[in-house]
Amino acid sequence: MKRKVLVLFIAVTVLMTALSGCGGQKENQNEPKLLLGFSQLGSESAWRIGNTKDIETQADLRGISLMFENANQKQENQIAAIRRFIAYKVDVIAFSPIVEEGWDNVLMEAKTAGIPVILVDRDIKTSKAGLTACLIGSDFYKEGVMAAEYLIRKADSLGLEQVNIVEITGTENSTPMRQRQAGFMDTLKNDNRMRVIASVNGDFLKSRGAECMKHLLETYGETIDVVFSHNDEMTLGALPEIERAGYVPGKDIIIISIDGGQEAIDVLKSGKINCVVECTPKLGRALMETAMKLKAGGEVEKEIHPEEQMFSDETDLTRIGPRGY
Ligand code: GYE
Repeated sequence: MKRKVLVLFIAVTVLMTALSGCGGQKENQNEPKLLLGFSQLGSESAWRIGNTKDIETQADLRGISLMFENANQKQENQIAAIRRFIAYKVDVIAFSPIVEEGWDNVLMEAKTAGIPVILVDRDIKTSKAGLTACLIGSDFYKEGVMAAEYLIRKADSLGLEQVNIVEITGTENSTPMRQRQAGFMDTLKNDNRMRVIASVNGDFLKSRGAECMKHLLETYGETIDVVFSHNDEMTLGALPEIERAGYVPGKDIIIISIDGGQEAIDVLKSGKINCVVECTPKLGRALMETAMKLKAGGEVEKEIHPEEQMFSDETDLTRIGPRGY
C-alpha cells in the first residue's frame, strides 16, 4: 500500500512539473534576459584583467548570461569563439579584437545569422559596411595626444633643447598601438626639439617591456631622454632595467605610460614615472546597456568613448582614489 502511494505521488509530481513547463511561466522566470557571447583577447595586463572582471560583474548585476571565452592572444581562437557563439544562437556577440584586420568572414557569418556584434575596447578595419553595430572603447588617439602634450610641457619646464625619445609600442596592428602612436607623433611633429630615435614592439607585456628596454639601453645608452611606453605593464617591466643600467627613472629619463592601473599610479607617486595617461577598462556597464538595447531591436550609438584624464608630476597626486585595476 505504502509503495502505491509513493508511486502515485511521484507520478503526480512528474505530471505537474511537465505541465508547468508547457505553460512556460516558470521557465520564463528563470530564463536569462539576454545571452551575451564575449570573446576576450587574453589576460596580458592588469588592464585586461580589470576589464574582464568589470564585464563579468556588470553582466551579473543585470542577470545577463555571459558566455565568456579567453583567446589567449590568438586571433584564430577569437574567430573560433565567435563561430561557437553563432552556433549557440546567442542574442548578442561582443569581442575585443586583438588586431584590426581579418574579421570580415566571421562577421559576415554573424550577420547572416542575424546576431548583432559589439566591438569592445579595440576597433577593426573592414571595407564592408554594417558588419558591427558599434564600438565601446577609449579614444586611443587622444591618449597619444595627451602623452605628447605632457612631454612638450615637461621639455619647456626643464628648458630642454633636444629630446631623444624611445617608444615601446603595444601589440602590432592593434588599435591602441596604432592610435596611441599616431596621436603622439602628430602632436610632436612640429616641435623640432623632439626626436623619436627608436620604436620597438613590446606587445603590451611586462616581460617584453623589460627586454625592449634592455636592448634600447644597450643601443642608445645615455642619449635616451624619454621612454614613451604604450601601457603600464611594459613600463613596469622597463623600470628595473633602467635602474640596473645605472639611471634614475623619473629623473635621468622621463617616463610616460598609459593605462593608470594601481601599480603604475603607486610608482608615479614614488617619482619613478612622470606621467600616466588614463585608459579605463571599465566598459562593462556601457556594454550591457548596449547589448540590451540591441536585443530589444533599438538604435545604439555608433561609438562610445569613456572620459579619461591624465596623472602626472605636474598635479596633486594625493587625491587619486583607488583605481580598481
Ligand atoms: O592599454 C593594455 C592592454 O586594448 C586598451 O590592451 C587596451 C590595451 C591596454 O593589454 O594594457
